[in-house]
Amino acid sequence: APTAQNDGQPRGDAPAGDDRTGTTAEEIAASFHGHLTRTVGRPLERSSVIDQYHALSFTVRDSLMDQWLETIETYRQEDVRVLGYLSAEYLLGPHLPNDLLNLDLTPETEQAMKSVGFDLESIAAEEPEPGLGNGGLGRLAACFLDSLSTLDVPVIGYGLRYEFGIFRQEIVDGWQVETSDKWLQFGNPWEIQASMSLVVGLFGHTETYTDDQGAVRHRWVPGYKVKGIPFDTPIPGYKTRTVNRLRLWKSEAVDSFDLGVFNSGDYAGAVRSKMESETISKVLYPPDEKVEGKRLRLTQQFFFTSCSLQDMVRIHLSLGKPLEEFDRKWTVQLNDTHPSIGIAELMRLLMDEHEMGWDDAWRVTQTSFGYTNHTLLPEALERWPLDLFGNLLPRHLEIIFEINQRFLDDMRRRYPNDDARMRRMSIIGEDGERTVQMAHLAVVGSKAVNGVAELHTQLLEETTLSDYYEAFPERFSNKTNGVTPRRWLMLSNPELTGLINEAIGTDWHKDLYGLKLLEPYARDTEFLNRWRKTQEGSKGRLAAYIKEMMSIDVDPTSMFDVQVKRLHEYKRQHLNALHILSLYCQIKSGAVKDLTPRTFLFGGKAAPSYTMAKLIIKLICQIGALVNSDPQVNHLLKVIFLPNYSVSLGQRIYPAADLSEQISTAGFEASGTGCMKFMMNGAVTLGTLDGANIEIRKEVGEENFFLFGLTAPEISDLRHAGYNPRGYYEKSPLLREALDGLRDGRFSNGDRGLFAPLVNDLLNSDRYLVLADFDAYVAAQLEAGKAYSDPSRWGPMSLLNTARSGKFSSDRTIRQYCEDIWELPVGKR
Ligand code: B1N
Repeated sequence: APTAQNDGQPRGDAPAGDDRTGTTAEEIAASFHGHLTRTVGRPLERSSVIDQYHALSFTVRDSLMDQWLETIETYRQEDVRVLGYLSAEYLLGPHLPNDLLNLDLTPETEQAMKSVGFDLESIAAEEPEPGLGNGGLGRLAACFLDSLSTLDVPVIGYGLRYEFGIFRQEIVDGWQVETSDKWLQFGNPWEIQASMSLVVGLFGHTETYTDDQGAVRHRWVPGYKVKGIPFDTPIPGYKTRTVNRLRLWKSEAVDSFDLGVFNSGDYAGAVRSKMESETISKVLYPPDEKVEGKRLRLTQQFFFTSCSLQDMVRIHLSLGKPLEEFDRKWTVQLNDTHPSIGIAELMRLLMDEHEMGWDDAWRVTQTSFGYTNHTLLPEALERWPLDLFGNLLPRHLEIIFEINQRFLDDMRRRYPNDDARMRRMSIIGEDGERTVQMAHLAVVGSKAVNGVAELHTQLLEETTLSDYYEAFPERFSNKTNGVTPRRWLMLSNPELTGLINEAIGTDWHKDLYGLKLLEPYARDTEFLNRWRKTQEGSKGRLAAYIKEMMSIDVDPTSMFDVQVKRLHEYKRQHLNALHILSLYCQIKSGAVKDLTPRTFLFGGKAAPSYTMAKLIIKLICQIGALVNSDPQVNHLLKVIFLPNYSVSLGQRIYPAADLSEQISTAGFEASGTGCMKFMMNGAVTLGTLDGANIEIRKEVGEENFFLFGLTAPEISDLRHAGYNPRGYYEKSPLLREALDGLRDGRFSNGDRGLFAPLVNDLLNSDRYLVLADFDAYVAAQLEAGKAYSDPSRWGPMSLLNTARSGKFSSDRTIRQYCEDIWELPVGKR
């Protein structure tokens, strides 16, 4: 039960005060000055840039607060239906420039900072990025919040307030080295701690008892309790008064200090419980699309999910509503299976804590949840060993057993004498070690299940979840991902945005299909020249950044060929690397003389335990060292691995890209969202028929997309027929030259051991069919290089990519979720 209720009342470290931020530069300057002296406590003349960043953030936050309170009040009075979005990750990126854009206060703020002698851009550069996510899944949650607020949809985003977000990546001698991300060390002006807390149980045992009415009931007697403390961050929409909230939970000890133990002289023992409790929200798990059955991870998932559901129940009851109507007030979306324990937790809350019977509780639960699947990779599907699960959450395991039993009884009636099917569909996995299969729980306990791109949803229905699709086809639908054009076009590419506005006005800001109006300009040479000049400007700025950070010169007129994303073998950064090696060999041997000059840019983090991914980073850096210093080659090729890829670095990179590398093995990338950011910014895709690439190609037209590689059915056929990578090695001279060179130490100063694990894997197993696609990839690259060298061909291609990117706004995605799954009205305020 909550210890206090003070919902939405600010109790941050800044006084609400009487600094009222207005809309004029003068008012902003005054508020800034007030915060600098009274909140931060520094005189203007002796303030550091960090001080200024804090003062300006408080200034901007002030102007969000009125709208925030107003939004909450409207929701309460109109008794609106609310989305509870549950996600273990939110990869938000810096708030300050984004919130200024959404509040439409950027020019005034620039002017205000100038008037006190400061520069907005340098101040904004001080913001540590809240990196509370690994990659696409966490960034999708952040884009969704922006679109939800922009479309005036009531939502509370729920998650974990990790003290340490995704690790910082440094490159030392070509290898990834991880350091911790201390994003909270100087305080976080964007969050407000709500003055309440909730209690979450762990471990212990269950009991059966008879209540006053003589009914047999169950209860959980936890062996251990922790406190959840909510921290709220305001999420403004673009040019709307809606400000929604992101509520992240921090874990603390129920009693921070065991005085009894302390008085007995055991200081360490007294703080141990505090430390163990705080460990839960300490650090984000960095493996992306690979799960390890670690108890702390399940504890994190249960902790934030339980806090969030208790919070929804609490709000519901405070409105005087019966819990039988929970599913009318709330719709709860599971961002992958990470919060899917919520299905058992809501059942427990309704039955054990609020005396509801099984059937009512199940109806409410099952109609409240929706589940989004984000991957088909078997190693990423969460399965918890039964003993670990039952030890941590004994009552939840009982509930899951009963859900499973009732579900299988149902299925046995529909599919009599089909034991194989029952075994496949069971929530409890019986192959080898017994496990709780969270994807099965999520499908059984939800009203709606969706994939994140057309191909992905089709594969879910035909393979991973086919039995469930057969049983409940009406539950399944596709919701192709999207990205917010506010951060990924307007904020990151103001120059291109200005050019587009000049041509077609600004209606596209809230309806990205409006970019269609650009299409006629694909025949306007003068406009295309300006388009190209604008892109060269972005490339020049990225080149300057590279020079400053890495002391390497890159030519802004060369073709910028970019692959930025998490390192994973299925994403095939090593296919890209092998192609560069092949070009290098061909230039060295004189086989190739004239080549469109290219700058190959890479960025992305490898999971710290993923040895092969780290070796691929080393390979890329090694090729960079080789190529960039060779005068015979470096006027044609440059290879750059940009360290510490992040949201802010992405904002520099997408506007500067000519070619977008989307080269995953067909059938493996669920959707991809980076591909959409490239497209919006006018980069042309070179890609396989995988994930959202298929839909990008359909929108932009096949003549404006460089396609290569095997299709998903071809890949699956080849694998089933028995794939032999060596056959491809023997057939392709280019591939042989690159792989032989790698094996013989030609690119590693004679060190034959360095890349041996990679070469051996490719020749002997090559799970992701790199060798099978190599020749086709080389051919597509040649084609792309030729096209780039002809501006009259490339210009229209680039412009049409932007013009036809309307579908990939997360506004479109959110509208579809609202209409088909959430039953929420859009844009009603
Ligand atoms: O989710 C993105 C998709 O665009 C990508 O294609 C997909 O790879 C990504 C376990 C994941 N799938 N699964 C994860 C992340 C963290 C973790 O601990 C799995 N991420 C994706 C958005 O739909």
